[in-house]
Amino acid sequence: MLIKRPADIEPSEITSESVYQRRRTLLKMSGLATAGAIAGIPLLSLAEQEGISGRELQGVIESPLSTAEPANSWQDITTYNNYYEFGTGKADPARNARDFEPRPWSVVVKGECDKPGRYDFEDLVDNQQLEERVYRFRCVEAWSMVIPWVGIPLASIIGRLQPNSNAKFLRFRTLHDPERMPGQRRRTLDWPYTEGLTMAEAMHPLTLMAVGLYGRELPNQNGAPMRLVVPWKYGFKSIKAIAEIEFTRRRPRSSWEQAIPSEYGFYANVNPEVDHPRWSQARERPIGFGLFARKKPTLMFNGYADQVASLYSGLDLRKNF
Ligand SMILES: Nc1nc2c(c(=O)[nH]1)N[C@H]1C(S)=C(S)[C@@H](COP(=O)(O)O)O[C@H]1N2
Ligand SMILES: [Mo]
Repeated sequence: MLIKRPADIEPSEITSESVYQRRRTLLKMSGLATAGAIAGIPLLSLAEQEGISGRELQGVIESPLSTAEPANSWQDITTYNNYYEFGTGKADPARNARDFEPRPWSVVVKGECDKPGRYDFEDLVDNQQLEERVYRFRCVEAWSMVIPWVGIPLASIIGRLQPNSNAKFLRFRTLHDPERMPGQRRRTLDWPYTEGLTMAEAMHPLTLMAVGLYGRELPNQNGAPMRLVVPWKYGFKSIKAIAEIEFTRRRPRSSWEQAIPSEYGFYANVNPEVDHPRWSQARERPIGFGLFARKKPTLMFNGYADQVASLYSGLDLRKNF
């Protein structure tokens, strides 16, 4: 338990809804709401948005680690997705994951730790610690969004699993079940989808195990019931529907690295100075502003350089991309 709920806040006092209302009021006061409305930024409370689904999560506290930028709409975040288990098109996951049943769910924990085993989702994720974190999200395909995730710091899960001194990396695997994940019936990737982090990256306070969105349970297309969010890295690091966590001595190989090592490195840090071999990473297209919206400059580490650059001191970021 690395992050505690402030003692003076009753969980029942704070609903996700009021969080949005409050942020909206703040933005209005600063004059941003008007500007946002003109630019098409959906500065809407949940009640004013369409298509919202999922059970509301209780006792979610607002994290000071959130960006102040206005969030994309529920619609943007749940209809423009990458999730190859449910198809390769951006609109496929919303359609094809509709009937996926993410509960009950369990996660196998193995490798270099003192508490291996199979954990029920509810035992692994401590609902008393749920935080809302509004993070910038940058896909390697040069588009971006701002997303109000709900989750718990990955560090607090790791703390309970008690990694030993051999544990230098973590490997995450998505559920492998072609019956329930139709995309796995085709060899678009080497299933199950696999990702990895260094122990330092995994323990960083910005690294979130997300279980919700906009104060609600995570929609299937966004990785229900639990997915990683590593905001300074390209989106593909943020593995969905995690069914296995393994502590390893050696650096794991991710599915994308395995598929195309020249294009998708292990680190996958957002870096405007290191282009993808087939396109520039200098700029990005914010989703939600229309197809022809002006691109904006991409920031080093997706804007989180102050918090994470020190993790990579001494590393050649061109070689270790
Ligand atoms: N299991 C799994 N996780 C995944 C992917 C995937 O295809 N399968 N796609 C990744 C990529 S490339 C991106 S950009 C993000 C997209 O997350 P979102 O759809 O919630 O925005 O999920 C990542 N996690
Ligand atoms: Mo991505």
